[in-house]
Amino acid sequence: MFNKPSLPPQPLPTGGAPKEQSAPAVSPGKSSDIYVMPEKFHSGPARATSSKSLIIAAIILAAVIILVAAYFIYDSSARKQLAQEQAAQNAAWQSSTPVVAEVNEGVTPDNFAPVVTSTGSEATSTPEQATSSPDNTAATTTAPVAPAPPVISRDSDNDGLTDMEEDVIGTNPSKPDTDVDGYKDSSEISSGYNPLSDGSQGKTRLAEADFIAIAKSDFAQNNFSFLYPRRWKVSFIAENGQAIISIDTGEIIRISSLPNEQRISAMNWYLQLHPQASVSQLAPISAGQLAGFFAPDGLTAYLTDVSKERIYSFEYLTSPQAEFRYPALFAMIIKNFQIATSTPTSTPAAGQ
Ligand SMILES: [Ca+2]
Ligand SMILES: [Ca+2]
Repeated sequence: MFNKPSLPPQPLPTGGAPKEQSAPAVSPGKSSDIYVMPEKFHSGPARATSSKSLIIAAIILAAVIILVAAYFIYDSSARKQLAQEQAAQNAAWQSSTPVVAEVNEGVTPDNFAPVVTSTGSEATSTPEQATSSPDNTAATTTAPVAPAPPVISRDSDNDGLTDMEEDVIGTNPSKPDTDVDGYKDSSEISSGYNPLSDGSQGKTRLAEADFIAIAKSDFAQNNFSFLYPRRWKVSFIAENGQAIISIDTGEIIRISSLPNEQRISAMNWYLQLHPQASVSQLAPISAGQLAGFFAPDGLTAYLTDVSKERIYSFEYLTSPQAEFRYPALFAMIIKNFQIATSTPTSTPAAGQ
C-alpha cells in the first residue's frame, strides 16, 4: 500500500502492451469523465429526453400522414369535378355540333374553323385557348365576346360620313348637307337616297346615283344582289357562294351565303356559336324583308330571310390597328342587300 506510489514507473514496452495498459488507465476514470459534461445536459434524465423526441417525431409523422391524405382526397375530388365539367362541355358541344358543321360547309376555313377547333378539342373552349391557336388568325374574331369596336376615322363635318367615305361618294367633307336639300349626307345614304341630288335633276334614289353600282351573283342557286360604291371592285366565288368587295385602301368586305337548316333567326344562330354573347350587345339591322344584327365588334353583321333558309354574313376585314374608314358604306351595302328569286322579273328593286 505504501509502496504503490513509490513504485518506479515501468519502462514502456514497445509491443502491443501499451494499448492494454492505457485502456485500464481510462476505465477507472470513466465514471468521473461523464460528469465533466455541462450541467444543462444533466438537468433531466436521459429517458425523458428520448421520450420527448419520440413524441415530436410521432407528431411530425402524423402531420405528414394527414397532409398526404388530405392531398389525395383533394386531388381525387378535383379530378372528379374536372371530369364532370368536361362531360358537361362535351354534351353541350355535341348538341351544337350540327349547326357548326353546317356553317363550315359554306364558309371559308379561315373564318369559322376556330369555332370547331376550340370546342372540338377535349380542352375547354376558353377565349385564351381559342385566341392562342397559332395557325388561325381569325380565331381572335370569334373568341372574344365583346371586343372593343375599332376607332372610326375622322368625320370633319360631323355628318355621319367619314372624310374617306365622302371622298368615295363625292360629297363635301366639310358640308353636312352637300346637296342642300335639308337632309344630312349620311341620312340620305342610310334611307336610300342620293346625297348628291336635291331632286331637281332626277337621280334621287341611291341606286340611281352616279357613284353607285349594282352587283348580282350568278351562282347555280342562292343568288343575291347589293349596291356598292362604283370605285370599289367586286368578285364572286361560286363554290363558296361568296362576294368579295375589294376597297382600294386595302379593306375587304366579304359576303357569304350559309345554310340555315335549323331555320332559326340570325340572332339565335349566332348565339349558338357564341354562347357568351348577350343579346344587348347585338345591334339590329334590316334589309327589306331580311332581318339581322351587327355583332359586338361592329365589323360583322348577319341577316336571314323570311323563310330562314339561309344566313348571310357580312364581314369587314381590315387590320386590327386600322381605323374603321367606311362604317356607313358597310352599313349601306348590308341595308341594300337583296335575295334574287328564281324568276328574275320578280326582283324589280335589284335592277332599278
Ligand atoms: Ca362627314
Ligand atoms: Ca342632303
